Amino acid sequence: MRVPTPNPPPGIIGHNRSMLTPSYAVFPPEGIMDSLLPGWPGCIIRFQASPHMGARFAQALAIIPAGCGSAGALDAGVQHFFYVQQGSLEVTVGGAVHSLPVGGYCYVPEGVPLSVRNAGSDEARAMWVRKRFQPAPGVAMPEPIIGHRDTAEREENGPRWRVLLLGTRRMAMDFEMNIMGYAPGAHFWCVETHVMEHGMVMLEGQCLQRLGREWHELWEGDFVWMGPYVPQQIYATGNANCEYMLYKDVNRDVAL
Ligand code: UGY
Ligand code: MN
Repeated sequence: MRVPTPNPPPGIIGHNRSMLTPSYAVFPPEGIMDSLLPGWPGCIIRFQASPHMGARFAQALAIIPAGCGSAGALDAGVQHFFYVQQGSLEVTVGGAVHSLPVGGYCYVPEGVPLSVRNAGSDEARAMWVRKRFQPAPGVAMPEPIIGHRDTAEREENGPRWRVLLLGTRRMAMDFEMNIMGYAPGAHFWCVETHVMEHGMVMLEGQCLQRLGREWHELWEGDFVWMGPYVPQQIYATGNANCEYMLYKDVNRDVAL
């Protein structure tokens, strides 16, 4: 006998905000499927950006139940960045243990052992970014960074602000993670076009985001990948502040 199922909400079949193009992607969180990985027993990894789509980095949401974490040290051949969005995480970076609450983060350079564990009693959720390091001649290797968004350097610019989690213009680093903030009605001053890529996670609020020649409405939890050169501009809508986390590869010449 056929079991009756409720009708899906109107619009869910024919209309969906998910979008993948060669130069950008818009992924609402509800459509991203789970990956289960041997290196993360009991955890769910939801990949948002990866080289499969043309990105030169990988980004995922890691869902880590209480008592779970990485099976051992994560791949030390790449750089890692974790930012805790829910619950708390214990990270061991080069032998030193750090407890990261919501808003806490760690950057771990290539070659430094890193393991992650949820020592709390609630589920933890964290952004996980990985990038292969691009050395620059004469520039020293970066050091690990442990921090919290509330104590990170902050720039105010009228109705806009920026929290520099890994600093900016630090030539040792080949990527930045910044929280970008806009008051309702504020917008970036131009349509930008740059060689750098972005991984963008909406933390709160609403906006219209220009990608190429289209405008996309975004809200909390949405992920956007912007490939090199994609024309982009943000315009904060809604009644509350709009904030998003932004990955950006920086400080390196193009490879010829
Ligand atoms: O710094 C940036 O590239 C930034 N303004 N881009 C963005 O928010 N999409
Ligand atoms: Mn940009």
